[in-house]
Amino acid sequence: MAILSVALAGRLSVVAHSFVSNININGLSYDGFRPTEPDKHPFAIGWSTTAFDQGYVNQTGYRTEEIICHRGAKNAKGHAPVSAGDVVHIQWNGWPESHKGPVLDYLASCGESCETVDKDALQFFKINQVGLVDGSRAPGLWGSDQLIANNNSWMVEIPQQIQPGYYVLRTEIISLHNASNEIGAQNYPQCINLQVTGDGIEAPPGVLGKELYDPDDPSVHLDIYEGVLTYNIPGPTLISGVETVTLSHPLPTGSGTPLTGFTTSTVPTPSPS
Ligand SMILES: *[C@@H]1O[C@H](CO)[C@@H](O)[C@H](O)[C@H]1NC(C)=O
Ligand SMILES: *[C@@H]1O[C@H](CO)[C@@H](O)[C@H](O)[C@H]1NC(C)=O
Ligand SMILES: *[C@@H]1O[C@H](CO)[C@@H](O)[C@H](O)[C@H]1NC(C)=O
Ligand SMILES: [Cu+2]
Repeated sequence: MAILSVALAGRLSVVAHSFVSNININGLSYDGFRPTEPDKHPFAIGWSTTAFDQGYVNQTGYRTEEIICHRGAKNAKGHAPVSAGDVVHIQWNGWPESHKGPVLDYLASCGESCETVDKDALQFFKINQVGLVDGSRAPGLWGSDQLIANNNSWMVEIPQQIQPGYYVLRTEIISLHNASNEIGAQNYPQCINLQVTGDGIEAPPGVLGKELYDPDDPSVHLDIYEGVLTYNIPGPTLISGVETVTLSHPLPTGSGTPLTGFTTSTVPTPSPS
């Protein structure tokens, strides 16, 4: 009975959803795009969206622009510097406990500039993913639960081996609380502009945003309240040589000022694919 009411609460709750409010890198906090105050942070490093409801992309959006960087996304006007091997700390503006599912991170090279790149051309490679952590008790313990326990924040390491250059970091939570319904899974993607420095040489091949997910993937059609023992995280395979960071949430010590413009010397050569 208790389990049933939890399940119903999960299915029916109309809690506020969320967005990435801040991105903390090496102690500096950069603004994300905030749909609650869209004009207040013009130099955010987070791409703007038209998701003013703080909502999601459903499976109907998997083959449309919506899935790339959320609905109506436009390039952020600046970027933050980060060294390959550093950890990016991504602060969400809360997350509902009922919205359980995997957390995923991707990078896509922007070529000359993430401020002007056409999002349709971005090719994403997966650098991090946490899905079902423990399925022993339905609806299970998921990446989203670890995010909540980490003060609604997430961490991802920028792989040491990638070429320096401009990259979009695409971070995403997929909520499965309603995934037993026909188009019930909910993707919450957020895009962030980075300039990666370092001496890596790899340019992993990626996948266009509109090809990241299959609307018919069984991993977005399941009933987590019935209990899930194994779960295949949606999307392309993780690139090799990456490690999942142990989550923590260090407080930033200052505000970062986004950079604009570009340096040709850091433009990576296009990856063969
Ligand atoms: C799915 O997303 C599309 C595009 O945003 C929207 O028009 C439609 O109402 C959504 N459907 C459901 C069932 O959420
Ligand atoms: C938790 O996150 C909030 C922002 O949502 C932040 O203001 C607060 O300082 C964080 N607390 C800790 C202990 O990290
Ligand atoms: C669940 O998905 C259906 C579409 O299949 C939609 O009509 C309904 O509003 C969704 N419910 C919740 C709680 O998200
Ligand atoms: Cu919801």
